[in-house]
Amino acid sequence: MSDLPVLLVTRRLPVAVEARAARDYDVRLNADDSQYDADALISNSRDVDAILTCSTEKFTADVIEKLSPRLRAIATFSVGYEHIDVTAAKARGLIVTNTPDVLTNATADIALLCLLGAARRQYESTAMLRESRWGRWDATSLLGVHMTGKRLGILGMGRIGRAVAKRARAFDMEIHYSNRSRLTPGLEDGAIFHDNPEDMLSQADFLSINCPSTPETYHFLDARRIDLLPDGAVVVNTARGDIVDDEALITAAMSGKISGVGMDVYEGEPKFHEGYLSLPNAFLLPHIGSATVDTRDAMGFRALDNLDAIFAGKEAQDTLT
Ligand code: 8YV
Repeated sequence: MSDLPVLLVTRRLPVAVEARAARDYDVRLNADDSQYDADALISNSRDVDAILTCSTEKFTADVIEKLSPRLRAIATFSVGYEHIDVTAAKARGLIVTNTPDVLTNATADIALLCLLGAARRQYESTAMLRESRWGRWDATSLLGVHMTGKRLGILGMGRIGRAVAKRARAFDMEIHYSNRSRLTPGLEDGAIFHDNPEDMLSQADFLSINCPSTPETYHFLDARRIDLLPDGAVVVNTARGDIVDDEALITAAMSGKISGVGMDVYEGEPKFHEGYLSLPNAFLLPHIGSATVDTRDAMGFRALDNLDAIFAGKEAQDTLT
């Protein structure tokens, strides 16, 4: 019998990550990548010392209470951790870790892709080609919204928000942001702080949502706040779907109040509001913010680094408090 810690990995992960996990742990992999509901999480976690999970598994207080008494840690393969009741986990003495930093650039790249894709009418343009509807070039079709020199509002100026700002500066955009607290001048780098996020909205020709999902940010972008945006604004969400009231955003995109939406995340995903599909001015992606080979390997290694530290009796660098 192995004396390595027993590790449950709830989803199939990149080959290099699973190989390292199998080398260093008595590992239980999910070879067919089946979806673990609450019961499966509880039964598969029997006699495990640690769990490496993704944001697709929900660790509610009820689930946490029923997990193996041996369990010491839950490491999530994500920066977001709204799927884990960290308070309940801590009350049970569990250590919970996430994977910040390593997906910042990949996610910020996708935010820029969404901004440009929505502003420059990628969906309609590509559909015209793919459906052989391109008659000839003309000067008045498929005119989008110019991004260079415009004002970008960033909701949530953490690592990813700042990486979006850095990229947007290359487009000579004027950066506005709203955050729980004001950044130092060095981190702000000329961005204009709005203590009240609603004050920022009226300045945001483009809005990029980059804050975490919390009870406070739930449906932040509702009909009333959409009204505060300039007419023809572009809205992009690469954070979490539940920060947006889908019905309100779809209505605004249909009316022209919002000229384009770029979405990588959806409330209730993989299900999502079907209204998005009928919007010609929507640039839609299936939550691929961190989906590069390098990034997904780095996320897995970061999660394993955290677990290695815990089982070596040290403090994991990404311990959630
Ligand atoms: C993850 C993400 O890959 O890290 C996050 O918070 O949204 C994604 O990039 C996904 O959630 C899987 O855990």
